[in-house]
Amino acid sequence: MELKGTRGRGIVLASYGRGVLAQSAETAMHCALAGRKQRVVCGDRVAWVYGLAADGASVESIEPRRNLLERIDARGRAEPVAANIDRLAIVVAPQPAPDWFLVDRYWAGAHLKDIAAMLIVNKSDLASDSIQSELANYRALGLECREVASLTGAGIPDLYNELADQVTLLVGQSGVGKSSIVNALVPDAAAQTAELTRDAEGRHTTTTARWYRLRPGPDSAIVDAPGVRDFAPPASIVRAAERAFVEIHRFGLDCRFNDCRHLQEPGCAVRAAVASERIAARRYESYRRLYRLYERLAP
Ligand SMILES: Nc1nc2c(ncn2[C@@H]2O[C@H](COP(=O)(O)OP(=O)(O)OP(=O)(O)O)[C@@H](O)[C@H]2O)c(=O)[nH]1
Ligand SMILES: [Mg+2]
Ligand SMILES: [Zn+2]
Repeated sequence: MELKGTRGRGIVLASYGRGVLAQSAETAMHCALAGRKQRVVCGDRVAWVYGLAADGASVESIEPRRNLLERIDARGRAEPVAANIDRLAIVVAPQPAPDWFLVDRYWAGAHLKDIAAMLIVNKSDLASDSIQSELANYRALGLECREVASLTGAGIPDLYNELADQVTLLVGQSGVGKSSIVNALVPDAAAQTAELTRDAEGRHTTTTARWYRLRPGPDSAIVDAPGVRDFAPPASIVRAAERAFVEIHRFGLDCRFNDCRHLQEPGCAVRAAVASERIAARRYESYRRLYRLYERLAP
């Protein structure tokens, strides 16, 4: 078959090392990256050409991104997570015990990129008393929380209806059930999960972000991301506090000093609100931890 010079377009389902798997209307195609500088992520729309730069297909260009969710690595450098995302769904479960600081940071990452966010509480078949007070606080702050069980299917049809017209990125700790939710939402996902690998203990884990179509068309998808221990968005603490810690920003308007960091300053309305429990102490602690992280990374 003579394919040399054939061109096409596709959505990047997954990226790995020096190549990507791109889905066009007809087929999924492995494409090499054209140059060292080309950084293609899951969710990118690319144009590929066959047989010019490489033996098979290679990525010729990347369409301008609607948005790009990024995280900072241990040295503070931005690295991409996924592109062209409408909504970030942060997944937690009664087991493993939730890391709420991680939830706050993902929520901050979504806020900073104007990406909608929601919290999915999976494994609703397990007792969840210990997490209800946090959920109540998030709901009061305006974060939508949905309880589902991918194991039993509880809440899954409603979740499908809510997500079907958008591209949603699932993020969270390892083991909360992100891939299980994808499998519950996307009936043929199992057929597409060849990339799943087993870790040393024989568990299935997700190693790269992976894009799955929900309904036909490019605008209905769910993206399964690998579990993480930590996440922080590239930003300054000021921007993060303004955008993402809504209650700290709100009370901070009444601090004595305009540039109050809400740490030790006299006349700090934020610390007063923490003392009177109008701001949850845990959220304030989350702000302080993020503050210290950005302080450490600042040049
Ligand atoms: N009880 C219960 N267990 C569940 C449910 N959903 C998933 N699990 C279990 O949780 C474990 C982890 O599920 P995964 O879907 O692999 O979790 P993940 O978030 O994709 O994990 P990583 O890929 O490592 O990030 C598996 O043993 C699932 O069977 C649920 O609704 N209820
Ligand atoms: Mg997974
Ligand atoms: Zn203050």
